[in-house]
Amino acid sequence: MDETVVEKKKVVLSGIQPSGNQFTLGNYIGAIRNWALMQDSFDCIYMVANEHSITVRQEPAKLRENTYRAIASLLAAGIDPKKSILFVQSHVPAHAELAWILDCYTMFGELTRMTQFKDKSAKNADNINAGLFTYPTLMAADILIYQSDLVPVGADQKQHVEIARDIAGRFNGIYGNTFVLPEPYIPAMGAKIMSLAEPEKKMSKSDPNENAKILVMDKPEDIMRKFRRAVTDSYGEVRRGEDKPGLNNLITIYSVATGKTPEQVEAEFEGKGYGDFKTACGEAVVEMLRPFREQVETLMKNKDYLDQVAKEGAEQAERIAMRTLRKVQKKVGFLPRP
Ligand code: AQP
Repeated sequence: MDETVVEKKKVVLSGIQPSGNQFTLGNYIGAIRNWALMQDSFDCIYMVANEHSITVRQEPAKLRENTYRAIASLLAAGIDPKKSILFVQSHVPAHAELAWILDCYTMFGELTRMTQFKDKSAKNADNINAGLFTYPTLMAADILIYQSDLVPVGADQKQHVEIARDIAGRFNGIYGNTFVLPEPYIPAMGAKIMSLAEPEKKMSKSDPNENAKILVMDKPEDIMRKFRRAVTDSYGEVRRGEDKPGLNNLITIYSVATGKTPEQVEAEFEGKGYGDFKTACGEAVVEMLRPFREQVETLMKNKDYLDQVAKEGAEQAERIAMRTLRKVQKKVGFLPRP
């Protein structure tokens, strides 16, 4: 008898919102670039989180276009639909159905503690809707419905993975083992890329200040200009420091773009000024993004292909999602559909 034990790969789930017409360098470094690197070691499921996007008002035509761009960006970042499941969240209605059930197992007090809710309510004071508040239960459904082990996210999303784990634990405690307890999977470097204009804040798609963020489709000259203008400090030495958030951020970006360690970067710029360093950062990012940008442009001309990828992805995702949803519905006492 063959005693070889085939170890089951861990399940990885992550998502990105198609809000804003393109991703930032933060989304690229902190999220999608790593997603592609995980495909051979894990069973990966990646989604374009369009349901999460409407917690902030979106223009319908733009949201449609941005959803295509998000699919194209994930493909261009190296996600291979033959290796991973790639789909659009609203194409798998089971997420929203599970989210409703999980809402009933999530405490009001837990949701009020979410930093993103506090931040986004402050930014959208005229539209503090219930979806913004219950965003974490939909995200918990996204994660738990695939029995995900790991959720690769930037540092800003760690709290949401933790609440998903708490909700899963509570549900399992009442009904017996139902959900795998997920863990956040945060990259060692680049988990929080900061704004170039206000380096105490994270780089965000929705930041109205264009100079604060590098967008993945920015033209090379715009990338160079934004790096030249990046806020640093008056020390003038390319060396990390606790009170140097702007420079620390540039060192992280340059390290990721070139594959060098921060120590190697400091050695490379020993005796050189910030001007030289900012130019080098700009050039490294332009080169890192060049093939990605060209690939997105090509893919955006072929929406039929993007539709096909989304269709096949949704079919595969739905098969897994429905298994969990049926199990949960049964456990809470819903009658099976006659
Ligand atoms: N600045 C960042 N550095 C590292 N990782 C980041 N992520 C976001 N910003 C940074 C990670 O990108 C993934 C997808 O993010 P999202 O689409 O869920 O949106 P978000 O976190 O709300 O990102 P934005 O850019 O700030 O969007 P808006 O402005 O629309 O709110 C996540 O894994 C996130 O951690």
